[in-house]
Amino acid sequence: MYTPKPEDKFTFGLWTVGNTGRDPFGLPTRGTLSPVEIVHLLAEVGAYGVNFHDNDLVPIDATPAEQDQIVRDFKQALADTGLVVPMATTNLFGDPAFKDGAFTSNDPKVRAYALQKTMRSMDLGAELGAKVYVFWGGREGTESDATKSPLDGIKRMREALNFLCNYSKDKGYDYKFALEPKPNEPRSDIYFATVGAMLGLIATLDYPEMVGVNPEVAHEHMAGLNFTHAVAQAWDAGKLFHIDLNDQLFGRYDQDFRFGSVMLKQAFFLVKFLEDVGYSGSKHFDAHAFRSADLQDVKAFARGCMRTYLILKEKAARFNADAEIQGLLKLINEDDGSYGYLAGGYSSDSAAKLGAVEFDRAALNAKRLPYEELDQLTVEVLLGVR
Ligand code: GLT
Ligand code: MN
Ligand code: MN
Repeated sequence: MYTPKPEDKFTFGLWTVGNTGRDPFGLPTRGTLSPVEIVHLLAEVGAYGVNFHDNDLVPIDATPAEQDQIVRDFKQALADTGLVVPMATTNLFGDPAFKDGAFTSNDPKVRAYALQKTMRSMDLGAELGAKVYVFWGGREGTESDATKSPLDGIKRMREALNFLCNYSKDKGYDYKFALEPKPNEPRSDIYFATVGAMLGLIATLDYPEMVGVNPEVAHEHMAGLNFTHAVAQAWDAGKLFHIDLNDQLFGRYDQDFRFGSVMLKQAFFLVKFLEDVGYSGSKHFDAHAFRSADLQDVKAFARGCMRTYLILKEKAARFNADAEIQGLLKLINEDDGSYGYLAGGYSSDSAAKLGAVEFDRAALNAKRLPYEELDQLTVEVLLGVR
């Protein structure tokens, strides 16, 4: 029942299950897996797809001949396992050249290199079938605002995205771009810190229809925000092109925990939202196993991400089918139709009619809102007693 199926579209990045357990204070705790080994691992645990940064697959200093061999081997692994590549992205943060950012670096040479690196990475992604192209600007920010004008940062980001949209069109790649915000880490402050900020940027681009967002649970949680609200706004705008699922406590370092492992109630409402609206894109687990994990535990981690999603999906169906819960929702949302004339939007008549009403504030307050009851029932669904 909780076995992943291809239609669930569960994906992982090469960098997720391939994470070696290194952190800013400690060396790797587990061995490096090759891309081919990772594809086989993901197939073994039941994933549908695998995503990558250019340099997760092809080392930054590989020769063209080495690149050809790596890509051939990777394609063979995909063919052997049936895994697909729905998304690709660029590593614009690992190399020391990007110490002051990539698209927003103060150095025009670095900005040009970042564009060229992304063009090549888009070529690679397209060759492997990717349809979504993610932009996570991990280094696009500052430690001190003495160093860079935020207006320059905004303009440079816009110019880079416009350039790359044109490149995608020119090449006939048919990519959808998905912008992934994060408020901080590895920079002290990263530009376009939230989903809402990215949505604001998109509206100013040359081809807004090509560009959406890739919200990540952990990144909104780092800012102490409600992730499901951010996702709902992206969905409402027709911009939920991709999603990064993981978990993260508020107010901590960048944790990238197994999906649903720490903020279960938030994870429940997220899954319920995605299922209720019928989101049909990739569900990408951008998470890492604990540093203490060995290979067997890494598999348990990957299986756990998918299994928890499917369990929460079942809980969402239970919530939707629960007569008591639905009765409360009906009561909360009851409408006698007396203000139906406002549903059609503004007119001089509706404004005049509304202007003449005498509201009884005490009566408005007298309406019952049994939210405690409803929330407790939700908790009981989650705890498995309903
Ligand atoms: C990096 C980051 C993620 C991004 C990836 C895409 S790389 O691991 O922490 O949130 O999605 O560049
Ligand atoms: Mn993250
Ligand atoms: Mn991510």
